[in-house]
Amino acid sequence: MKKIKWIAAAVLLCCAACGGKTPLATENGHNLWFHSQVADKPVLASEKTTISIAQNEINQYWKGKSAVKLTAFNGNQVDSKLGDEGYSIEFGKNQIEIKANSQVGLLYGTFDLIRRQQTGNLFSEGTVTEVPAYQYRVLNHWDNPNLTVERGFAGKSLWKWKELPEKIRPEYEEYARANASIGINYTVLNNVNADPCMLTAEYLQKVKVLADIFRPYGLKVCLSLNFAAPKHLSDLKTSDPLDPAVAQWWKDKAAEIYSIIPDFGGFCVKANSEGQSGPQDYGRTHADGANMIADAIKPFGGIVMWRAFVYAPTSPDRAKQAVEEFLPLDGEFHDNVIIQIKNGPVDFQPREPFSPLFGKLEKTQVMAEMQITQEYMGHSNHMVYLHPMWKECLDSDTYEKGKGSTVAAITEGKVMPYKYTAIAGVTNIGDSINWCGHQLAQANWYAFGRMAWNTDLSSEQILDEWIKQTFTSEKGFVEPVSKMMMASHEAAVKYEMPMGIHHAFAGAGHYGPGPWETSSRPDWSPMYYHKAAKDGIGFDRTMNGSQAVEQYNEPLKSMYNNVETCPENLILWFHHLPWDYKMKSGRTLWDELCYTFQEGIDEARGFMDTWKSVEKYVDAYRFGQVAVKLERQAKDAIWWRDALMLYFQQYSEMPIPADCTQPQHTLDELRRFRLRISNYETPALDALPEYQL
Ligand code: GCW
Repeated sequence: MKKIKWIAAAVLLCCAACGGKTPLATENGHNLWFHSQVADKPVLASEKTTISIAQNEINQYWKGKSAVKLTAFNGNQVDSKLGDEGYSIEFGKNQIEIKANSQVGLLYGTFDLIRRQQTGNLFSEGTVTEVPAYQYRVLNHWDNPNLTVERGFAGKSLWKWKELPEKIRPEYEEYARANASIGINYTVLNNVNADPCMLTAEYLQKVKVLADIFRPYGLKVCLSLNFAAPKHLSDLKTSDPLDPAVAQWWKDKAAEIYSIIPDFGGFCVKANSEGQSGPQDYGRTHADGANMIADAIKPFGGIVMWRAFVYAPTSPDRAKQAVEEFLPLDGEFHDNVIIQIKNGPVDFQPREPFSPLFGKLEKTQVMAEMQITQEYMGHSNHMVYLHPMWKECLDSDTYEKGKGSTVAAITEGKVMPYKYTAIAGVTNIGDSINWCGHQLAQANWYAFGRMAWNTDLSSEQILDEWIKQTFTSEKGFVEPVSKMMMASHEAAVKYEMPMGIHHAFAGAGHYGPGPWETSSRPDWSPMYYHKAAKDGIGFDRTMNGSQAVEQYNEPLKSMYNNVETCPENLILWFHHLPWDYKMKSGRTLWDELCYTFQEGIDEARGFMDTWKSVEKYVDAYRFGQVAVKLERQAKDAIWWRDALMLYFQQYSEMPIPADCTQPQHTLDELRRFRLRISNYETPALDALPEYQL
């Protein structure tokens, strides 16, 4: 029996690749997508008004011959089609004029112009007009006051709470600038599993410092709140939303916050979910809870982003619970509440169908929550470009009001009129020098911002922009790297959980496979989801099973319910099928799984080769870092396949086809292997099982 060996080589390779030198800022990835702009550090404007920041960007980075004029209507000559944050760029022979109703519109227009210069998309004449798809383009940080980041794989928190409000790090402003360059205008600074201390006077002074730094960049701060804060922070014995003293406490707290941070954006709330307190603790509803908070911040223009991520261990199908809890409350939420819904009905799995809740609420504003951090997709060790997955969700037709009621159209307020529209992304940002832990994961931060600005942009276009601004515009680099990254999400689905299998992860950090694991809660055990047994595999959510299909509007309900019409990439999400079920390819389900995993393995292996082929275009440091991680990704792909297929084989009793690579470790070895990591870290490369490539 082979033993699992540990690797240390990867780490050595990384140092060798950079020759042991300290890399320049342009090489270590700290400059993000401003790579080619400066030699060392981003040059930030010395005067911090929005217009001077825009002017500084032009002065520093605009290389064109035409003069650039910035014209803000500033409320005089309002151009209604541009709204609060939109802009137009008029390209003329000798002059380019950027116009907007507000200074922040001009700043966005400025970043657009510079981006066009960097990516070769300038025009010689004509006008470009841009208006954001959503009013609130929100980052959610799952950062804790003790500097840990839940599901954070890029070091510690960017926010150094102990040092604030006195010490100010340059990263705060660099962060704001990076967000402004891609149109992000709201940031929730702390974890939705919220520490009540964030609302104390002491912390609000710290938050104020960040808000002041972000303000000229058009970025507003929000906080996650702990619903039991009144109980924690005052003498009140309850946090019951219908208790007038509790409501008054929140009103006073809101007044205090707005006196310190006048443009505070609002609250994100995780209530009655995974042990967090909420209105149900007092026999009240989500609407009672959300409305109380909403009323407290309404006079100041704030919003409440109330999450719909709810599930209980007693539920026979967790995927149904959000609709069950929220549909009866449709119409009860006040107009500054938006229900924040994860893209899928379970939890950020590599592939989920869209959450049916998007297509159910008719009198309630809803927004999508995407996960930028790769909790379930190899953390910051794997290269997975996520825009195709998010776009798959946004483009999904819910049929709520007939054809064309896509998730994008609904959340943009185009199907039912919305007062407020928003989209959130759980960030992958930490204090790591390259911000995101993996050089290529910066693309996901970038893509989220660009998508929040314009949901129609294609994954290819966004990626093309990012690659050119982050590395080089050389065709020999852009084409293969774009192809590689475009294939990466589908590859991750194939090597982790193809065909609708979900949640077969190891409990420790959600890194690596653990289909055999059990937990005190049934809904935290992989078998709850994959249901592999002698008679087959998959979760029966049809009308004969959990009936989750019923939550989808027709024709989707029938399409998912019928095994013949259910898309095969989700077939085991909706159906429990025998191992010898005949797939459209003519193969058995078992063989199809084996070959799909194999494709994932081969593709991940291919990413290494692609990267090696572009070595001459990349600085040694970033090249080496990415190469090391791609190697681990390829090994992890085999690890996933080995673990899942060997585990399933106990039930299918069918062989892995001879033309697939054969497992390198036995099921027993893999079961004995245990990662010991928390929810706040990513495993070290040398702590993972060894595999031959
Ligand atoms: O994806 C799960 C994570 C939890 C997270 C939770 C949530 C912040 O495993 O770490 O908690 O979702 O979204 O609230």
